[in-house]
Amino acid sequence: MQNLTFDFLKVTEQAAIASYPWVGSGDKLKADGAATNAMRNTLNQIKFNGRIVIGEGELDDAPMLFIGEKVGTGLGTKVDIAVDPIEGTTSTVNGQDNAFTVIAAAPKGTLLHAPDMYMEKLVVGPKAKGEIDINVSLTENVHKVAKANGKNIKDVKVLIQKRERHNKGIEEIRNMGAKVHLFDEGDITYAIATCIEDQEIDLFYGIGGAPEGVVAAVAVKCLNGDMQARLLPQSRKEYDRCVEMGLDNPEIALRHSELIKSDKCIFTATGITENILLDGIKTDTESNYTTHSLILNGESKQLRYVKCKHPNPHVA
Ligand code: VTB
Repeated sequence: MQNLTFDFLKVTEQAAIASYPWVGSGDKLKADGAATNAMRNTLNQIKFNGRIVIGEGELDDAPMLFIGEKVGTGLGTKVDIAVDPIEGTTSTVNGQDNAFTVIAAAPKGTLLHAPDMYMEKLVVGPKAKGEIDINVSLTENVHKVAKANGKNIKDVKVLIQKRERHNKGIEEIRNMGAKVHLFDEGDITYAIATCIEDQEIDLFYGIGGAPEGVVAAVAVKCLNGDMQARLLPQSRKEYDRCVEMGLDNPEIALRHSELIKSDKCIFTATGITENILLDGIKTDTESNYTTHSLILNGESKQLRYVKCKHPNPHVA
């Protein structure tokens, strides 16, 4: 795949800059619209032949970057894209931590093509690669991961989003003596954090968005971690839509290699507000913006942090 890493960096930077004025505004539609437009405009200036394979919605849900939408100039490498113009729209408009813009890409045909729906996810870092199985209990998974990471159960740290649907899982893990750390929004960040050793996280578990799951799968692949997942259709309509998109058995366990099939993948994210991996946008008295981004590459396995100053980006 042609090296689009730095082109895609501009995509998430521009989306973060465009959404920043909506931090704390309470207006989710405006924030999402600003990020989406900036992403689409920047993507369409890049010489490549892209298609959104999983994202925030379908054609009717415009102004979203919809599933099936073609992006790029149409010339050059054919690329699958998974996108979330703002991961954490609620956090953005409430002026809270944990909002960023994100995009993941891989050669055509190598990213899971699925509707925007719920997905169950299990993620670990490199040391516990090959040890997880979404078809067995959380208890069994925690035991295996503890062994792989050389930890006693009481020292195992599991990250789970604070949602009622996770209460049973939280109880199961705490009952076996391991520790559950809860977070409010943005499960991509916490899935990735399992692969960053100084975060000291052993396992990520949860039911969240499928687009966020595929984006996380790319980042986790670049960082040599492991992930398994399962789509959770909530209605007959969602089930049928999966089948239409080519998933014969929508509720089957998906191995990491079924979420992302190629090493030639890239991931970029730019902070809007701060999270455990990235700083948010900082502005100065001259309205210059400083962005903080994370770039990952599946081939080189490099992890880059990029800080960039943008002279007053909202001046016409
Ligand atoms: C999930 C999660 C995202 O929103 O989609 C969640 O994957 C929505 O969950 O990272 P609810 O339906 O329970 O609100 C995020 O946390 C993004 O904000």
